[in-house]
This record gives sequence, structure tokens and C-alpha cells, in this order.
Amino acid sequence: MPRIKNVIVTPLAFRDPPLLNAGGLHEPWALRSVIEMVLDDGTIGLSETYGDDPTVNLLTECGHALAGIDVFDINAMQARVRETLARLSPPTTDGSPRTALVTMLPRVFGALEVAAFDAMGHVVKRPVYDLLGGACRRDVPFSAYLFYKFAGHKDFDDGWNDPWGNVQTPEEMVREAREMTDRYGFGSLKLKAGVFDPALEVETSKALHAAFPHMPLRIDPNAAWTVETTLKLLPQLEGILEYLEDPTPTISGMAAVQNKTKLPLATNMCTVAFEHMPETIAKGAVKVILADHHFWGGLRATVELAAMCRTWDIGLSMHSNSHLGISLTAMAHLAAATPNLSYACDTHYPWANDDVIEGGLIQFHNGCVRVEDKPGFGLTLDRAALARMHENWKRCGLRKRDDITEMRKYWPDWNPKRPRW
Ligand code: GKR
Ligand code: MG
Repeated sequence: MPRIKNVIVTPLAFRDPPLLNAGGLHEPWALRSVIEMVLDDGTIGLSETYGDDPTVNLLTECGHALAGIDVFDINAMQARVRETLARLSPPTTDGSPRTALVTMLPRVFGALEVAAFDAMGHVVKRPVYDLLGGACRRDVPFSAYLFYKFAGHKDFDDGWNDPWGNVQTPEEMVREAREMTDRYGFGSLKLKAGVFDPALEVETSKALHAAFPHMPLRIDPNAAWTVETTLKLLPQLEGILEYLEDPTPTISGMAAVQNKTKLPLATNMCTVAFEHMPETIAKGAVKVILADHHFWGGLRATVELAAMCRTWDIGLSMHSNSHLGISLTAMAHLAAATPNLSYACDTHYPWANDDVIEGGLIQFHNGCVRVEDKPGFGLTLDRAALARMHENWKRCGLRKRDDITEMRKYWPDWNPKRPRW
């Protein structure tokens, strides 16, 4: 069987609109990295993940360490990544687990594992969804990810502005939702909340529900509300939401709300690793978990998470950050092969205006991404686009996401404190 020859990690930047969230404001550039796992027979497996410096550096180190491993030996890869990270992480003085091992192992190993699955698919000439157990659906539904936003970035003009304009009122949000659903065919809505006073965000939610009464709606304040605020708002939200995502911080905070309402609470913030599952389940903190293979440890780990959710009767949805088409395709293959993925997945993809794969931006059909019956993910890198977006990364100078500094360009006193209301 082919063995891993080398792993190439290329950091990229692509233009990102000024999207508001509880953590601040998106900068003009979003960072990602593309991973190419090259096998000794010339096969290349693709993956995409975060593009911040620590991730890129650790990915590069761990990628080198994989040389010589059989591409089907995922367990050997995981052991090698673990050893490499342990070597690179400074020992802690208080005896707690080494930071890089705890936080970075699932991220770094997960990104490499995705590339290995793409490569395996090419070797055996089967799509990745078949390697994960077969497709339960070929058309994977995504939801319209709605953001409050500014019209353009302050002190930045390269001639490109996104076409969505200023969105700060309920009416403007309904317009954004209308355009996004018309353009992509999405059948459900997600509002990124936690930006303005909750009264305005509840009003926006009601306006969206009134304008799209048949579309499931979820909102996500990213832990910007206290338990008390959330409890007060519940009566207005219960009839109009399919789920309420991370209204308040911590597993205990979420449990204090969930135990007082039938409205499902969802999370990609308080339960983000396997070690959080026992407390989440014991306290009945959430009814939905948003899986994300980028931080849960890859495709197989997410399948394991799905099995836990099935066992404990927890619904499964999918989380997203700013990303490109390789991640979108990996998410779609994973979702296709996960029977209990019971909600439309999140995606930031409609906010991206460039891509690194041949054929350019992936098209949604009726709000869905179709997984193709082609080897691996069925994708080929567009080398010119990769070079162009790597140049963006060199020029833009950003090396980690910093929504706080960007937000303070508008509101110098802006306080990132959470919960805020
Ligand atoms: O991109 O602004 C954003 C989102 O707020 C993102 O950072 C979150 O991770 O989309 C995410 C979420 O569902 O919490
Ligand atoms: Mg969320």
C-alpha cells in the first residue's frame, strides 16, 4: 500500500466581509491552510483547516513526522502526531496536561487525517463517504448563515466590497435572508446574534420568522447572554426557533437554561471535546451538538461523536468558521455518511469570493451540496489559485484572527466581555 512521502502545508488568505459577532468584527482577510498529503505513488490527498501561525507550524512539523507511514494506518498517524506534539509542547509546571497536546492534537491530527482519507479514496477509487460507511444522502442541506454587518471595512480598500451592504436592522436582515435564500436555495436560517442588545436581536428573529414562516430558524449569540437574560427571553423565542445555540457560557450555564425549557439548546462552545461529554450528559446541558471535524479530531472522531449523540439522544448539527471548498466538501462527505445528522449544516461559504479548487466556487443546489461519486473528495487543486491566495497571505500580514482589534476601529471602547447582556 502507498506510504506517505511528504506533507505540504500552504497558508492562504481570502477576502472576508465585515461580519459582526459577539467576539468583534471579521477582518478584511480570513486565514486558512491547505494540506497536501503526497504518497510515494504520486497520489495527493487534500485537506483544509485553520490558517493561524501556531496551527500552520504544528501541522508542518507533524506532517514531516508522518513520512513512511502507510496511508491506511490512521492509528499510526495519530500516535506519531501525539508523540511529535508532546515533544514540541513545553512541560507545564502544575502537572496539568500539556497545552498543545490537549488543544492542538484534535486540530492537527484531524486536518492530517482528512487528507489521508482523500488520499485513500484516490488509491481505492472510492469517494470518502464510502470509506466512512456509505452515503445516507447525496444532497447535504446547509442553512443560510446570516450576519449583521457593515457595508465595508474601515481604512481598507482594495476595490472589492461584498455585495450585501449594511445589515443592522430587522428589515435589512430580512433582505439579506431573502437574497441568500433566493441565490442559494437554502431551506433554513441561522442568525449570528450576540452583537446588539438582545431586544433588537429578538425583534430580528421575529421578523425573520414572519418573513419565512416555514423555514426552521436558529440563532447563536455565542455566549453573550447571562442565564437570567436568556431565561427572560425564552418565552419570545420558544415558538419561533428550531434551536437556540450557545446563548450563555459554560456547561452549567447552558444546563440552567436547558432544564427550564423544551426549546433545544445547541452548542459548539461549551461541549467541544470528548472529555466534555460526561458533564454535558450528566447535567442535560444541551439537546444538540454542532460537530466540527476541524476541532473534534477529524472524520472518524466525528463519526464517534455521532454514535455518542445517538446513544444519548442528542441531536447533531454541524458548525462552521470562514472556510473554502475543500472544507465544504469534507463537511458534505462527513454529513452524507452520518445517518443522525438531523439538522442542516452551518456554512460560511456564501461569504467567500474565491477558491483554491479547479472549477472555482462550489455551487449549492436547493441549498444542498451534492457529494460526487468520484475518488476521494473528487477535487483537484487549482495551482494558480493556490499561489494567488498564498500571495494574499504573504501580503496581508495577518497571522491570527483578531476580531477585537478590528471592532475597535469602529468603537474604540468596545469591550469583548462575555456574557455582555
Ligand atoms: O465567524 O463570526 C464568526 C462566527 O461567530 C464563528 O466564529 C463561530 O465559531 O460560527 C461560529 C459559531 O457557530 O459559533
Ligand atoms: Mg455557534
